Amino acid sequence: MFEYAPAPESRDIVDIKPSYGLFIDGEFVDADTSFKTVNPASEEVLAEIAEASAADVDRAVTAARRAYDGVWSRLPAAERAKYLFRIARIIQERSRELAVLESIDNGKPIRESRDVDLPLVAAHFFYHAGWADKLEYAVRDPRPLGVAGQVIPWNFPLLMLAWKIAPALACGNTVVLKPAETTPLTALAFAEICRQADLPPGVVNIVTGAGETGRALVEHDGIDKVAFTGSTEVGRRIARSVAGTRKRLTLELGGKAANVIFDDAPLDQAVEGIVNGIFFNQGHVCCAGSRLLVQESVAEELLDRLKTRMATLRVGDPLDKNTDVGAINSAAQLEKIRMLSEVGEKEGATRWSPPCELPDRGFWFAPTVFTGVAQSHRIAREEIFGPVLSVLTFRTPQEAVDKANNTPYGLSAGVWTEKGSRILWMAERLRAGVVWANTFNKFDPASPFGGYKESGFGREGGRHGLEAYLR
Ligand code: TXE
Repeated sequence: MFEYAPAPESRDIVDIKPSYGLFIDGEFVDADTSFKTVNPASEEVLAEIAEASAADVDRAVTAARRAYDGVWSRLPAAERAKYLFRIARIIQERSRELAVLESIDNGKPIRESRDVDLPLVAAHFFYHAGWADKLEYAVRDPRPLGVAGQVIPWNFPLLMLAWKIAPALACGNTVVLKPAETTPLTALAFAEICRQADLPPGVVNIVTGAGETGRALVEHDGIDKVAFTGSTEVGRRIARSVAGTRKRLTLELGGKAANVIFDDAPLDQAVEGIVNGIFFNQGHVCCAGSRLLVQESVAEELLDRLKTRMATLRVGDPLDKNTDVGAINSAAQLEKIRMLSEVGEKEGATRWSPPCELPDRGFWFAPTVFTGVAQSHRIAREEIFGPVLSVLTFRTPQEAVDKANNTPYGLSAGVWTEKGSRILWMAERLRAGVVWANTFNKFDPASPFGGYKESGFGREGGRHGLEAYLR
């Protein structure tokens, strides 16, 4: 039989420098201290990264303000659009290299970075480039806010950057962005792309560093808008620090999404949706379908099929095109996943993983499913942010709604059924920013994304996402 076994994507196509500076005012500049970024699949140190101090952040904010007042806010909107189109095209041209870099620094499978992340990154810039000179069709008298301070996480490093930077620039703002400390490389590659696109200096500034750098940025007086994606805990802290200032704020925080399977759902399709919902990107997804709610009458059948499918998942080298589940992003995240999984067992749920050999080095966790989960269990309530699925059952649609909504979060949900009327009935009642029907984890720059309750507020994407960057 023909076996499809393409070679691993070559890491030779990326040029990782031994060290990187901060990107301020169009130049890479040194900082007094630095930290290391590692490849989570091998624990190999990839590069030494400058750590921005409060003084460095101040320099970046000053540069962004100068660029805002001097150039960017005065440019005709059609000119802003040209820069964004140019950036989008360069991303497309360099997408193979960027996908490899993302997989090396983050641990995600190359199939995902190449086929999902990068196309969406480019699409985001194209979409917002299109808006730049048409804003008056969406908003009356559209005016930018000024300088945006943006802090992003490590699960979709370049995509989260695109979600933040593209609308901000399209609306005429300038930005200072801080990538996550474990995944700075694609943001720094993006800084090079800004230079390649001849973007005026100071319009985009990238300050690398950990939480302290982020705090200096969001607390800086010169910032007009704060946009944050990350943990609910840090989001709360940021909301407190921004309260009482003139800054505008959007927060995109955690989730504990229910993926609801009714007995009339096409089960094989639903299994694919469940797998995509929780094992895509190792489950490092804020809208991951981490709680499976399955109607009792099909629970056994569905779980059998799910386990059979999980046994085919290949865990391993992120650069291998056959890999389905890559490396966990960091030792700290792996520890959190292990800890919560142990709690799940102690609280009485049944744990199952397919047999799979994990590499000796690096951070790995086998795809895992918990059955016999009660709503009170921590694995049913807390965001694990890993390849771990908690299964609960229900009898009636109302019970499905009650269980799905029984969470402090409200970012996304999925519904699987043949009945269109039931989809609408569920969508009206699910307290989630996004409800997918007979699919999961589908994104489009034209659809607004964001949460209810402790999943945050504000929307990113679509016309609604623009409003966050306009006065
Ligand atoms: O998040 P943090 P962590 C959840 C997920 C994960 C948990 C912890 O459950 O297990 O959070 O992840 C910056 N002021 N999500 O510790 O700390 C930080 O440097 C300003 C869900 O990585 O919130 C990074 O750039 N910034 C989430 C970013 O915040 C601060 C994605 C996120 O890191 C800061 C990530 C401070 N005081 C984690 N402290 C999602 N919604 O997708 C840290 N940062």
